[in-house]
Amino acid sequence: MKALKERLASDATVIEASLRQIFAGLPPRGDIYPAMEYSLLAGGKRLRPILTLECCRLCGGDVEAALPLACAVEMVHTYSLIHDDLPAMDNDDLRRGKPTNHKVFGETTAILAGDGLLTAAFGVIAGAFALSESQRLAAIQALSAAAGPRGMVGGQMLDMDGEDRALSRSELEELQSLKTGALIGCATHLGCIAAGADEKTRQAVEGYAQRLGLAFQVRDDILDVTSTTEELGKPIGSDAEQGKTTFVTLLGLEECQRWVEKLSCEACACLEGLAGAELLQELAQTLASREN
Ligand code: GRG
Repeated sequence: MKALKERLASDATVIEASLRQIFAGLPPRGDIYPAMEYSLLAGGKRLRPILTLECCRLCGGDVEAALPLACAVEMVHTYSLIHDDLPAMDNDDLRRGKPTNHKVFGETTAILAGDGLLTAAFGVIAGAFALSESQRLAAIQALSAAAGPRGMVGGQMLDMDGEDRALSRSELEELQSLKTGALIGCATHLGCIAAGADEKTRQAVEGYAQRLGLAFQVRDDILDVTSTTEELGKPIGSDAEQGKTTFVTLLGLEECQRWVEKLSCEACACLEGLAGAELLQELAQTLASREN
Protein backbone atom coordinates (compact mmCIF):
# COMPACT_ATOMS: atom_id res chain seq x y z
CA MET A 1 0.00 0.00 0.00
CA LYS A 2 2.82 2.40 0.93
CA ALA A 3 4.64 1.51 -2.29
CA LEU A 4 1.45 2.21 -4.30
CA LYS A 5 0.90 5.58 -2.62
CA GLU A 6 4.52 6.59 -3.13
CA ARG A 7 4.53 5.57 -6.79
CA LEU A 8 1.22 7.35 -7.49
CA ALA A 9 2.54 10.49 -5.79
CA SER A 10 5.79 10.35 -7.73
CA ASP A 11 3.95 9.78 -11.07
CA ALA A 12 1.60 12.66 -10.26
CA THR A 13 4.55 14.98 -9.52
CA VAL A 14 6.20 14.19 -12.85
CA ILE A 15 2.90 14.63 -14.72
CA GLU A 16 2.18 17.92 -12.94
CA ALA A 17 5.61 19.33 -13.85
CA SER A 18 5.18 18.26 -17.45
CA LEU A 19 1.67 19.79 -17.72
CA ARG A 20 3.04 23.08 -16.33
CA GLN A 21 5.60 23.27 -19.15
CA ILE A 22 3.13 22.91 -22.02
CA PHE A 23 1.91 26.52 -22.18
CA ALA A 24 4.77 28.15 -20.25
CA GLY A 25 6.39 31.19 -21.84
CA LEU A 26 3.87 31.61 -24.67
CA PRO A 27 2.84 35.18 -25.55
CA PRO A 28 -0.45 36.04 -23.82
CA ARG A 29 -3.71 35.84 -25.81
CA GLY A 30 -6.34 37.34 -23.54
CA ASP A 31 -7.55 34.84 -20.96
CA ILE A 32 -7.06 31.69 -23.01
CA TYR A 33 -3.91 30.30 -21.34
CA PRO A 34 -4.96 31.26 -17.78
CA ALA A 35 -8.36 29.63 -18.41
CA MET A 36 -6.82 26.43 -19.80
CA GLU A 37 -4.30 26.20 -16.95
CA TYR A 38 -6.93 27.04 -14.33
CA SER A 39 -8.62 23.70 -14.98
CA LEU A 40 -5.60 21.68 -16.14
CA LEU A 41 -3.58 22.50 -13.02
CA ALA A 42 -6.50 22.36 -10.57
CA GLY A 43 -5.49 18.97 -9.19
CA GLY A 44 -7.59 15.92 -9.84
CA LYS A 45 -6.49 12.35 -9.31
CA ARG A 46 -4.48 12.19 -12.57
CA LEU A 47 -5.77 8.63 -12.98
CA ARG A 48 -5.57 8.57 -16.78
CA PRO A 49 -1.97 9.84 -17.18
CA ILE A 50 -0.87 7.58 -14.30
CA LEU A 51 -2.37 4.64 -16.20
CA THR A 52 -0.41 5.64 -19.30
CA LEU A 53 2.88 5.77 -17.40
CA GLU A 54 2.25 2.58 -15.43
CA CYS A 55 1.14 0.58 -18.48
CA CYS A 56 4.26 1.79 -20.31
CA ARG A 57 6.37 0.65 -17.34
CA LEU A 58 4.56 -2.70 -17.21
CA CYS A 59 5.35 -3.26 -20.89
CA GLY A 60 9.03 -2.44 -20.37
CA GLY A 61 8.95 0.99 -22.05
CA ASP A 62 10.68 4.29 -21.27
CA VAL A 63 8.30 6.21 -19.01
CA GLU A 64 9.93 9.53 -19.94
CA ALA A 65 9.05 8.95 -23.60
CA ALA A 66 5.42 8.22 -22.65
CA LEU A 67 5.01 11.50 -20.71
CA PRO A 68 3.67 13.60 -23.62
CA LEU A 69 1.03 10.93 -24.27
CA ALA A 70 0.10 10.96 -20.58
CA CYS A 71 -0.24 14.77 -20.69
CA ALA A 72 -2.32 14.61 -23.86
CA VAL A 73 -4.89 12.25 -22.33
CA GLU A 74 -5.17 14.47 -19.23
CA MET A 75 -5.66 17.53 -21.47
CA VAL A 76 -8.52 15.80 -23.30
CA HIS A 77 -10.02 14.69 -19.98
CA THR A 78 -9.84 18.26 -18.62
CA TYR A 79 -11.46 19.66 -21.77
CA SER A 80 -14.33 17.19 -21.32
CA LEU A 81 -14.85 18.29 -17.72
CA ILE A 82 -14.89 21.99 -18.67
CA HIS A 83 -17.48 21.40 -21.39
CA ASP A 84 -19.49 18.93 -19.28
CA ASP A 85 -19.89 21.63 -16.59
CA LEU A 86 -21.24 24.27 -19.00
CA PRO A 87 -24.81 25.53 -18.61
CA ALA A 88 -25.74 23.82 -21.89
CA MET A 89 -24.65 20.46 -20.45
CA ASP A 90 -24.62 19.63 -16.71
CA ASN A 91 -24.54 23.26 -15.54
CA ASP A 92 -22.30 22.67 -12.51
CA ASP A 93 -20.64 25.31 -10.34
CA LEU A 94 -17.90 23.28 -8.69
CA ARG A 95 -15.18 21.01 -10.08
CA ARG A 96 -11.98 19.73 -8.49
CA GLY A 97 -12.96 21.73 -5.42
CA LYS A 98 -12.96 25.05 -7.27
CA PRO A 99 -15.56 27.13 -9.12
CA THR A 100 -16.04 25.71 -12.63
CA ASN A 101 -14.22 27.29 -15.56
CA HIS A 102 -17.24 29.20 -16.91
CA LYS A 103 -18.00 30.58 -13.43
CA VAL A 104 -14.55 32.19 -13.34
CA PHE A 105 -13.89 33.08 -16.98
CA GLY A 106 -17.38 33.18 -18.51
CA GLU A 107 -18.97 30.77 -20.97
CA THR A 108 -17.22 31.96 -24.12
CA THR A 109 -13.74 31.62 -22.65
CA ALA A 110 -14.61 28.26 -21.05
CA ILE A 111 -15.71 26.87 -24.42
CA LEU A 112 -12.50 28.12 -25.99
CA ALA A 113 -10.39 26.78 -23.10
CA GLY A 114 -11.89 23.32 -23.72
CA ASP A 115 -11.32 23.64 -27.46
CA GLY A 116 -7.75 24.80 -26.83
CA LEU A 117 -6.93 21.85 -24.59
CA LEU A 118 -8.46 19.34 -27.00
CA THR A 119 -6.61 20.59 -30.06
CA ALA A 120 -3.31 21.22 -28.26
CA ALA A 121 -3.36 17.62 -26.96
CA PHE A 122 -2.85 16.30 -30.49
CA GLY A 123 0.01 18.76 -31.03
CA VAL A 124 1.67 17.47 -27.86
CA ILE A 125 1.60 13.92 -29.24
CA ALA A 126 2.83 15.03 -32.66
CA GLY A 127 5.80 16.66 -30.91
CA ALA A 128 6.71 13.61 -28.79
CA PHE A 129 10.03 13.16 -30.58
CA ALA A 130 11.31 10.42 -28.26
CA LEU A 131 8.77 8.17 -30.00
CA SER A 132 8.90 7.00 -33.61
CA GLU A 133 6.62 8.51 -36.26
CA SER A 134 4.52 5.34 -36.34
CA GLN A 135 4.12 5.40 -32.56
CA ARG A 136 3.00 9.04 -32.66
CA LEU A 137 0.55 8.30 -35.46
CA ALA A 138 -0.87 5.30 -33.57
CA ALA A 139 -1.25 7.46 -30.45
CA ILE A 140 -3.07 10.20 -32.39
CA GLN A 141 -5.41 7.63 -33.93
CA ALA A 142 -6.11 6.02 -30.55
CA LEU A 143 -6.85 9.33 -28.81
CA SER A 144 -8.96 10.62 -31.69
CA ALA A 145 -11.10 7.45 -31.65
CA ALA A 146 -11.50 7.45 -27.86
CA ALA A 147 -12.30 11.16 -27.53
CA GLY A 148 -14.52 11.61 -30.59
CA PRO A 149 -17.96 10.44 -31.71
CA ARG A 150 -16.88 6.78 -31.62
CA GLY A 151 -15.93 7.27 -27.96
CA MET A 152 -16.43 9.98 -25.34
CA VAL A 153 -18.35 12.51 -27.46
CA GLY A 154 -20.68 9.72 -28.61
CA GLY A 155 -21.23 8.69 -24.98
CA GLN A 156 -21.92 12.27 -23.95
CA MET A 157 -24.50 12.54 -26.74
CA LEU A 158 -26.26 9.39 -25.49
CA ASP A 159 -26.08 10.82 -21.96
CA MET A 160 -27.74 14.09 -22.98
CA ASP A 161 -30.38 12.22 -25.02
CA GLY A 162 -31.05 9.90 -22.09
CA GLU A 163 -31.99 12.61 -19.59
CA ASP A 164 -35.58 12.26 -18.33
CA ARG A 165 -35.89 8.82 -19.94
CA ALA A 166 -35.38 5.50 -18.18
CA LEU A 167 -32.44 3.63 -19.68
CA SER A 168 -32.02 -0.14 -19.59
CA ARG A 169 -28.90 -1.62 -18.01
CA SER A 170 -27.40 -2.46 -21.40
CA GLU A 171 -28.09 1.07 -22.69
CA LEU A 172 -26.40 2.52 -19.61
CA GLU A 173 -23.41 0.19 -19.92
CA GLU A 174 -22.95 1.18 -23.57
CA LEU A 175 -23.26 4.90 -22.74
CA GLN A 176 -20.73 4.67 -19.91
CA SER A 177 -18.28 2.50 -21.81
CA LEU A 178 -18.13 5.33 -24.37
CA LYS A 179 -18.35 8.35 -22.07
CA THR A 180 -15.93 7.23 -19.36
CA GLY A 181 -14.49 3.88 -20.42
CA ALA A 182 -13.12 4.90 -23.81
CA LEU A 183 -10.67 7.48 -22.44
CA ILE A 184 -9.56 5.23 -19.57
CA GLY A 185 -8.97 2.44 -22.10
CA CYS A 186 -7.10 4.87 -24.33
CA ALA A 187 -4.86 5.95 -21.44
CA THR A 188 -3.70 2.35 -20.97
CA HIS A 189 -3.39 1.80 -24.73
CA LEU A 190 -1.16 4.88 -25.05
CA GLY A 191 1.20 3.34 -22.48
CA CYS A 192 1.32 0.16 -24.58
CA ILE A 193 2.01 2.18 -27.74
CA ALA A 194 4.86 4.09 -26.07
CA ALA A 195 6.41 0.81 -24.92
CA GLY A 196 5.87 -1.04 -28.20
CA ALA A 197 4.00 -3.74 -26.27
CA ASP A 198 3.41 -7.13 -27.87
CA GLU A 199 -0.14 -8.11 -28.88
CA LYS A 200 -0.70 -10.53 -26.01
CA THR A 201 0.22 -7.95 -23.37
CA ARG A 202 -1.81 -5.26 -25.16
CA GLN A 203 -4.89 -7.50 -25.03
CA ALA A 204 -4.35 -8.25 -21.34
CA VAL A 205 -4.12 -4.50 -20.64
CA GLU A 206 -7.26 -3.87 -22.70
CA GLY A 207 -9.21 -6.40 -20.62
CA TYR A 208 -7.92 -4.77 -17.45
CA ALA A 209 -8.92 -1.29 -18.66
CA GLN A 210 -12.43 -2.33 -19.72
CA ARG A 211 -13.22 -3.67 -16.26
CA LEU A 212 -11.45 -0.83 -14.47
CA GLY A 213 -13.35 1.79 -16.50
CA LEU A 214 -16.72 0.24 -15.70
CA ALA A 215 -15.83 -0.22 -12.01
CA PHE A 216 -14.71 3.43 -11.91
CA GLN A 217 -18.05 4.62 -13.28
CA VAL A 218 -20.16 2.41 -11.02
CA ARG A 219 -18.18 3.68 -8.01
CA ASP A 220 -18.76 7.24 -9.31
CA ASP A 221 -22.52 6.59 -9.27
CA ILE A 222 -22.27 5.27 -5.71
CA LEU A 223 -20.29 8.32 -4.55
CA ASP A 224 -22.85 10.64 -6.17
CA VAL A 225 -25.31 9.28 -3.59
CA THR A 226 -23.14 8.54 -0.54
CA SER A 227 -20.40 11.19 -0.57
CA THR A 228 -20.27 14.91 0.17
CA THR A 229 -19.51 17.94 -1.98
CA GLU A 230 -16.41 18.63 0.18
CA GLU A 231 -15.03 15.13 -0.33
CA LEU A 232 -15.68 14.99 -4.09
CA GLY A 233 -14.90 18.61 -4.93
CA LYS A 234 -18.01 18.64 -7.14
CA PRO A 235 -21.75 18.76 -6.44
CA ILE A 236 -23.34 15.49 -5.31
CA GLY A 237 -26.82 14.23 -6.19
CA SER A 238 -26.67 15.90 -9.60
CA ASP A 239 -27.59 12.70 -11.47
CA ALA A 240 -30.83 12.29 -9.49
CA GLU A 241 -31.59 16.00 -9.87
CA GLN A 242 -31.35 15.70 -13.65
CA GLY A 243 -33.52 12.56 -13.69
CA LYS A 244 -30.66 10.42 -15.04
CA THR A 245 -30.63 6.64 -14.90
CA THR A 246 -27.53 5.48 -13.00
CA PHE A 247 -26.24 2.08 -11.96
CA VAL A 248 -27.48 2.89 -8.45
CA THR A 249 -31.03 3.64 -9.61
CA LEU A 250 -31.02 0.37 -11.58
CA LEU A 251 -29.31 -1.96 -9.09
CA GLY A 252 -29.22 -0.28 -5.68
CA LEU A 253 -26.17 0.66 -3.61
CA GLU A 254 -25.21 -2.76 -2.24
CA GLU A 255 -25.45 -4.59 -5.54
CA CYS A 256 -23.40 -1.82 -7.17
CA GLN A 257 -20.60 -2.10 -4.61
CA ARG A 258 -20.53 -5.91 -5.00
CA TRP A 259 -20.26 -5.41 -8.74
CA VAL A 260 -17.42 -2.86 -8.38
CA GLU A 261 -15.46 -5.36 -6.29
CA LYS A 262 -16.09 -8.18 -8.77
CA LEU A 263 -15.00 -6.01 -11.70
CA SER A 264 -11.85 -4.97 -9.84
CA CYS A 265 -10.95 -8.62 -9.15
CA GLU A 266 -11.56 -9.44 -12.82
CA ALA A 267 -9.37 -6.50 -13.84
CA CYS A 268 -6.56 -7.87 -11.67
CA ALA A 269 -7.01 -11.34 -13.12
CA CYS A 270 -6.49 -9.97 -16.65
CA LEU A 271 -2.90 -9.06 -15.68
CA GLU A 272 -2.17 -12.34 -13.87
CA GLY A 273 1.16 -13.79 -14.89
CA LEU A 274 2.58 -10.49 -16.20
CA ALA A 275 5.77 -9.56 -14.34
CA GLY A 276 5.50 -6.19 -12.59
CA ALA A 277 1.68 -6.00 -12.71
CA GLU A 278 1.27 -5.72 -8.93
CA LEU A 279 0.98 -1.93 -8.89
CA LEU A 280 -1.78 -1.81 -11.50
CA GLN A 281 -3.57 -4.62 -9.69
CA GLU A 282 -3.35 -2.80 -6.37
CA LEU A 283 -4.56 0.38 -8.07
CA ALA A 284 -7.69 -1.46 -9.28
CA GLN A 285 -8.36 -2.75 -5.76
CA THR A 286 -7.88 0.71 -4.26
CA LEU A 287 -10.19 2.40 -6.77
CA ALA A 288 -12.96 -0.01 -5.76
CA SER A 289 -13.19 1.74 -2.40
CA ARG A 290 -12.12 5.23 -3.49
CA GLU A 291 -13.79 8.11 -1.66
CA ASN A 292 -13.19 10.80 -4.28
C1 GRG B 1 -18.27 17.22 -22.84
C2 GRG B 1 -17.48 15.77 -24.75
C3 GRG B 1 -17.83 15.91 -23.33
C4 GRG B 1 -17.73 14.84 -22.56
C5 GRG B 1 -17.92 14.84 -21.12
C6 GRG B 1 -16.20 12.68 -18.88
C7 GRG B 1 -17.45 13.37 -19.21
C8 GRG B 1 -17.83 13.44 -20.64
C9 GRG B 1 -18.20 13.94 -18.26
C10 GRG B 1 -17.89 13.89 -16.82
C11 GRG B 1 -19.11 13.49 -16.10
C12 GRG B 1 -18.82 12.51 -15.07
C13 GRG B 1 -18.95 12.96 -13.67
C14 GRG B 1 -18.49 11.27 -15.38
C15 GRG B 1 -18.21 10.26 -14.35
C16 GRG B 1 -16.84 9.69 -14.34
C17 GRG B 1 -15.83 10.72 -14.50
C18 GRG B 1 -15.24 10.85 -15.85
C19 GRG B 1 -15.47 11.47 -13.48
C20 GRG B 1 -14.42 12.49 -13.55
O1 GRG B 1 -13.16 11.89 -13.64
P1 GRG B 1 -12.18 11.83 -12.38
O2 GRG B 1 -12.92 11.34 -11.17
O3 GRG B 1 -11.87 13.37 -12.19
O4 GRG B 1 -10.96 11.07 -12.78
P2 GRG B 1 -10.51 14.08 -11.72
O5 GRG B 1 -10.93 15.49 -11.36
O6 GRG B 1 -9.98 13.32 -10.52
O7 GRG B 1 -9.58 14.04 -12.89
